[in-house]
Amino acid sequence: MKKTFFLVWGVVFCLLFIPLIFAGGGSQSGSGSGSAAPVGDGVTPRGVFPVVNEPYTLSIAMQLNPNVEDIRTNFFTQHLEKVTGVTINPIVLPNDGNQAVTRVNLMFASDDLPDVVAGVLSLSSSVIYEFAQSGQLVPINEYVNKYGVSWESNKKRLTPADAALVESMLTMPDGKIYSMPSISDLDTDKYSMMTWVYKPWLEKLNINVPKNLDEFYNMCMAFKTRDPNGNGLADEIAISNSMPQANRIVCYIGNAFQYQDWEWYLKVTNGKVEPFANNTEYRRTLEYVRKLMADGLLDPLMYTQSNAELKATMAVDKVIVGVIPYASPSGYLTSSEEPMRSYDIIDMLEGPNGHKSTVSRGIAIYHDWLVTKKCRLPAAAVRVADYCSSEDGWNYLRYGEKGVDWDTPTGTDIMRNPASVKLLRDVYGLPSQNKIWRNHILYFYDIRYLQRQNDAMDFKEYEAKKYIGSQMLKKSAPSEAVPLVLKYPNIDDEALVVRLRTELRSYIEEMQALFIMGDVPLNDTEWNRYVNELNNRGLQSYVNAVQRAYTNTLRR
Ligand SMILES: [Ca+2]
Repeated sequence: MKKTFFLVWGVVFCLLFIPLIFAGGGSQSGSGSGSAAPVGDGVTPRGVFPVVNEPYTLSIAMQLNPNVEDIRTNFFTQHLEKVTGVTINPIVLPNDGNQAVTRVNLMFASDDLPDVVAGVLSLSSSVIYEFAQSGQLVPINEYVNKYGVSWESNKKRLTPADAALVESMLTMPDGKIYSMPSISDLDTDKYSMMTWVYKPWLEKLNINVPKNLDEFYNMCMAFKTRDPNGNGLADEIAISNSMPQANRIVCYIGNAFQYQDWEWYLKVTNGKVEPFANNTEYRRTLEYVRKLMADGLLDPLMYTQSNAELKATMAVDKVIVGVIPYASPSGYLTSSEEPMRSYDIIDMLEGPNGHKSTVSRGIAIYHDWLVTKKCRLPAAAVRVADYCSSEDGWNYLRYGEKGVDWDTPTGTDIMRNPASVKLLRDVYGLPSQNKIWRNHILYFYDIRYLQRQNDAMDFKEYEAKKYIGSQMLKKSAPSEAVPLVLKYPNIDDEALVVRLRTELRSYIEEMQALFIMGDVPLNDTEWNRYVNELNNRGLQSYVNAVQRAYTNTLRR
């Protein structure tokens, strides 16, 4: 679910970019509400808390996970008020993404605005720019430059190229910034072609972790035929998955032939963007996966079952699934319990020509914190946000109460690096909690999030395994790949890419399923028909437009 979210919104968020033409002294500015203007910005000096000296209330429209008991009495709400001196008036948006966007659009249309709209990451940059151009958003460049302490330090944690990309993505065609970002610079998100295998079966059957396509096939066959769960029944499913991430097995196998992703269906060679879902290596990938299916090693239900259905299938006494080619199996199994604790991430496989790569998605950047014209003290709004994305603020926002839910680390993480936090009680996944907001507000996910203190050196802990797995996969990342977030040279290109990518991916994955299930024979006639259809549907226009955006993004 989470991956879909990033997958879909990754496209939508890709900012529009029109070459910066500064219309010297343009009069664009979100004016104040007309009430008595404060002297200066109305906030205390940079870095000084509280951020206001006078009582001030900030209304924030935001989505909220249903596990939050009461946002007004919530620990983080109170903590934020105490630290910043600003009273928080939360306006809770519908939890459903589409409904939240509708509600936000209505707020703007009816001029019934909060001071801040936050965490609605699906608002596209073109929509945000429209709000800005009609004067409903306040440009915040001045305030982030003047007061953005963590804004500055967070950018320093990124590579210079990524920091430049963040700046450039946030900058609208008029040269101004109207949003503060949420960013994921996590290796677990960047290298998320993770495949999990149930380790006790390998041990019981005395099989090594597979290193190549043949060994992978043999392992799956052993899982299916040698009764590794020991119940005397042939009930094992070698590989399973569910919608919408059924495409991952093709990607996992495909990277033994060439670079293959599931976001773009494009690879890059010496700066040149190329399609791969029409080439020989891709056809060989389909042949391999089709054989897995024909030999009963791949769950035929994976193209139809939901996460909940697979979860129900797996909720039996005996383990029945051996391989899950998907980064987040915690959707099927409770992450802190067996059998999830005994699934391990395996490395990418080597193909017949010695190729081995993994998907590399790059940094994810989203528009997050929008300050509206109703906000009397935009500088205060920026400073509240800046605190949330500070190192300390982030710990309170993500983990809860210091000394109770988390504490200053004293040891190392699972990789024996100095830890960045010591978790005492992880409230995030609790069915009900009132410690944190649990939404998508102002996160700055980087390696710190993975560097949790692990005194027990518990190598079966879920996040620890993903952390270790990402460091292993990272070694197979190609030197070039189309990243999740692109900076488009113009509005038309963005629209074209968003449309063609959706259409082409849908056709590619529809045919993927038909070829693999054996519903369409993988012969020359059907293959050529498929390739021609890709061309008819605009494959070349798509590749050309992504090429322009890719080149433009690298130029930042
Ligand atoms: Ca069995």
